[in-house]
Order: sequence, then C-alpha cells, then structure tokens
Amino acid sequence: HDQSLAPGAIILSGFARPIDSGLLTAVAEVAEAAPFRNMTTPGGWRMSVAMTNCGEAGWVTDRSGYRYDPRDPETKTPWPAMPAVFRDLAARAADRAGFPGFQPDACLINRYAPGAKLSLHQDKDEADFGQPIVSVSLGLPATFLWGGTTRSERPRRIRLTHGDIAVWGGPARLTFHGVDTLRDGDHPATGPFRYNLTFRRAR
Ligand code: MD5
Ligand code: FE
Repeated sequence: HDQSLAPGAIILSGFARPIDSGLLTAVAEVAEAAPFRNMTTPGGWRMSVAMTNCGEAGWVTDRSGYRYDPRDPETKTPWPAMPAVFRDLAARAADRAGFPGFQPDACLINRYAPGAKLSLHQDKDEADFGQPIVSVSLGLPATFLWGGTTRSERPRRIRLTHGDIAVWGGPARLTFHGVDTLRDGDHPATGPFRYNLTFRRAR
C-alpha cells in the first residue's frame, strides 16, 4: 500500500521486493567494476556510508567539493551503465507516485554497515529540482530522518525496510533528510548491510 507523507513525498511499501534478487545481482555487478569506497567530505571527514555509482553521472565528494562526475575518480573510467532493471524500476515507481516520464541519468548506491549513518542534508547538486528522486531500500531496516524545510525542524522518524521505495518530488524535493545510525543485524538477502539505490536526474 502507498503511504503519503506530505505533498510530493510517498512511500511505496515493498514495491521492489518482487525483483530484489535481480537488483542485488546488478549491485554486485556494478561494484565489481566500480568498487564501494568511503569518500571524503569537503571538510575532510571520511563518510561512514560506502558508495558507488552507475549511469551517465555519479555523485562524488572529495576535498574540492560535491559534484556529479561522468567518470569514477578511482578508476578514471566512466561509471558502469545503469542496468535496465534499475532504470525500469525507477521509472515505474516514479510513475506510480505521480511523476510520469522519469528518466534517471544517475544512480548512487549507498552501502550502510552497522554504525554507518547519513547526517541531515538537502540534495541540491542536481540541475533541475522539478525532477523527483527515487530511493530504493534493500536489506537491513533503517530509520529514515525526515525533516522540514529548515535544518532546525525536528525530523520525523520513518522505518524503511527491504523493498520499500520512497519518491521525493514537487514541494518535498528539498526537504532536509538523513539516516540514523544502522543497527547490527543479519538480513537473509544482504547479510550485514543496508543498500540504498538513489535515482536522480543530475543534468
Ligand atoms: C539513503 N540517501 O537512504 C538516502 C535515500 C543521499 C540520501 O539521502 O543523498 O544519498 S534518498 C532520500 C531523499 C532524497 C531526496 C529528498 C528526500 C529524501 N526528501 O525530500 O526527504 O541512503
Ligand atoms: Fe539525500
């Protein structure tokens, strides 16, 4: 069932579950060509979330800032192509949430091990905030922190579990958000990890 959080923000519970093994196989294939790594923030901190990308552009951070880059800075080669199973799922989820015609050009893959977290932030590195963001949760459950339009608003805590998809668009697109510290666990599909696939139109 679909859960509307606010205008533009919707959770499609279990939407990705029927194809979870195909998605995880594709994650492993991407990671073979572009390994997960812990990037450095502009302020010099090593991120606890390990990341890789596929698609025409990948989100990266280093001492010089955040950006979308057509190449993996580690291998200096283009990111792996976005698997069809990713692209099709993102388009179907966006359509269901009321954003027809979504064609992502970037997929950031976040890998959370127990202890990893993502601090409150806005996604502002994309060219057109009129485009939604589709986020697919796989593996261990996480507490998603859903704030307001300012950093100071106390966030709502939302449980995201294996196969859930969240779509953020329209008036919700620039909401502050984060992920609380991942708890220990052992998931049948992913073992000690949570993966999040974040589909964006970067350019
Ligand atoms: C995650 N990743 O669970 C989340 C899922 C990131 C990130 O936040 O930047 O890699 S995407 C959640 C999201 C994206 C855009 C807008 C909103 C939430 N929102 O309006 O709440 O690893
Ligand atoms: Fe984000």
